Amino acid sequence: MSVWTPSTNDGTDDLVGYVDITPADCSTFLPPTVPQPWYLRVRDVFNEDVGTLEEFELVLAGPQRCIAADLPVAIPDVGGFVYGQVDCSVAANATPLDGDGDGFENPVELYVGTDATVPCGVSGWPADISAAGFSLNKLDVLDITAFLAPVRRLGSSPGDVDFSIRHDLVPGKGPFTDFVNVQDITKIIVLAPPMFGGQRAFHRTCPLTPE
Ligand SMILES: [Ca+2]
Ligand SMILES: [Ca+2]
Ligand SMILES: [Ca+2]
Ligand SMILES: [Ca+2]
Repeated sequence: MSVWTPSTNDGTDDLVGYVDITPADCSTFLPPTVPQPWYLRVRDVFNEDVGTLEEFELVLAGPQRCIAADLPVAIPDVGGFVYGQVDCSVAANATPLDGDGDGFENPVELYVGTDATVPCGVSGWPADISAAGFSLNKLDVLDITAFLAPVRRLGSSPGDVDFSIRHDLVPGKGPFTDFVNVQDITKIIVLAPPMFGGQRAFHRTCPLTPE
């Protein structure tokens, strides 16, 4: 299920999303503070399944993150609103953890849909987009061309039929027009993750064999 096009017919479990508020008027209210916190408001309006609000964070300039401290909270079935609150009193200036050392912070892995505890393979390593041929569990030119063919993901944004959140490795559009842009491709080329001791990952094979 996508936060951009939520559907009650969609059977997947997690709703993960990212909203760029930079161009919005509300950006003048950043950063959130204790007297003026920001809230994420969530409500379950469909009489089937229940869930929890797991995470809410605001990404500020540079490595700054403010993380909701009052989560997780259960979302009542067909009930009232529940809230996640961020006031930047918790984890301000914190760099989110890259728990598995693959060069992608946990919130980014949550966003693109990879496993934040597994550093290798297409489902564990965000950069490893292609598992075709010699690109299996390795970063090479096929992981780059996966942005162009068989479907051109480059130059797409949420709502476009060709948009794929899996290709949005640097979440959002940054200084560019579209969410999937040259930043996301560059990320693969310059990636130097902890699991390679800070060496470039391009042309290297991941140290673990994916299941
Ligand atoms: Ca990671
Ligand atoms: Ca991972
Ligand atoms: Ca690959
Ligand atoms: Ca991007």
